[in-house]
Amino acid sequence: MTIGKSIQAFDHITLWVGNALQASSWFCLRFGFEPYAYRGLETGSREVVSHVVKQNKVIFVFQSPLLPDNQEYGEHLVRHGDGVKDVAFSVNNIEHIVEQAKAKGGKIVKDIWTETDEHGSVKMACVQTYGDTTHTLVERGDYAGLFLPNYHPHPLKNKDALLEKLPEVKLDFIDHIVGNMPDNEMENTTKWYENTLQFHRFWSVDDSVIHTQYSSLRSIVVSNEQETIKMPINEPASGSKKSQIQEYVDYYGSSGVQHIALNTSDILTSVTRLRERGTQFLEVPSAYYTDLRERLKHSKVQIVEDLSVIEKLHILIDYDDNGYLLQIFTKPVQDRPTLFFEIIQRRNHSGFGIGNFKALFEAIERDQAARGNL
Ligand code: TYF
Ligand code: FE
Repeated sequence: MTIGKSIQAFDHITLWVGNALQASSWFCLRFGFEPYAYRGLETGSREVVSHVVKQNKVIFVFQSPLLPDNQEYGEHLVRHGDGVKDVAFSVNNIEHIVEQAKAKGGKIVKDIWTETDEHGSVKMACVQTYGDTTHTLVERGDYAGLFLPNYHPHPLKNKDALLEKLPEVKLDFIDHIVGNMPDNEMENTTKWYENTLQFHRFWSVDDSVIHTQYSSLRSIVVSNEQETIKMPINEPASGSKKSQIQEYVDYYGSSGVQHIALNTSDILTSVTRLRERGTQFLEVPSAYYTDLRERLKHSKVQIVEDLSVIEKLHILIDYDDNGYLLQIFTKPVQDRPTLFFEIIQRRNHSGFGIGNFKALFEAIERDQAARGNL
């Protein structure tokens, strides 16, 4: 079996943050996650606390150091602020993947190890990707526990007094995860995924296509064999002002995860509920919708959603004759202009919203200008 096939899906995402208790609670309140699993002082984890939250298939692990002078977490927090440390993949045949990664010169952060508790065993390994970001490989076999061995049910699981009053947000699974690189690193990162993990190029776009009056970027999307994992890799291209990709790199202090796209099968409900919970989204000028209505007259595609609701919610549409996608972007979810989220619904369309790039980047640039970074 090829490695690209052994790597099955996104498994979970780990964020390193200053205060995992509060960050995980914020994602529950604003984004509709639920407390799920926990490791900390009470469960015998003396150095690092982990709060795991879940929404359908999406699992985020928030980790913070518990003791003073934890250099590894401390340096990461000083450099990057809160952000994504690890994107874990569910795999089978972990031995084969790690062996191939080693043969191709991939940096192994931690060689294969086994975690065990009364519910069974899970094999894991960890490899280095862009910046300080890593990929943990998780071979669950027939492990029957809640999340991973030695995690306990979260103390607030089904017990948070406020969460149970709030309607569901209905986000289903991770659609894609985007990395930002400094200039001239996109091609090498793409080759790393091709060589080390046997991913393939799914799609790409260059700066002649993605540009605004001010700035531009290049992007290559890599994917595993079944195309269940999609990872666009962006780099800035020169423009008259600072690219939003460069702004990210300047504040994150290196390459890193820029956005996580969460897939829903009912974006109108998801975005309505997110807005009711106070989630902040980028704003789209009404001219976008005037133009969209005009363009749609010349296409065979039928949009089933009500365009006036789409406009009211500031959702973007990209389409071809056979299908379309609906997408919307949050503002950054921490004070640094680094990580943000995308909510996406696909109707027979596997693109990334290229028809929206100009409107989207102009919206990002308005916020960039408000931050004094354009
Ligand atoms: O994932 C994508 O490619 C789209 C578009 O800074 C995008 O969501 C690309 C770059 C960017 C923001 C969104
Ligand atoms: Fe995206």
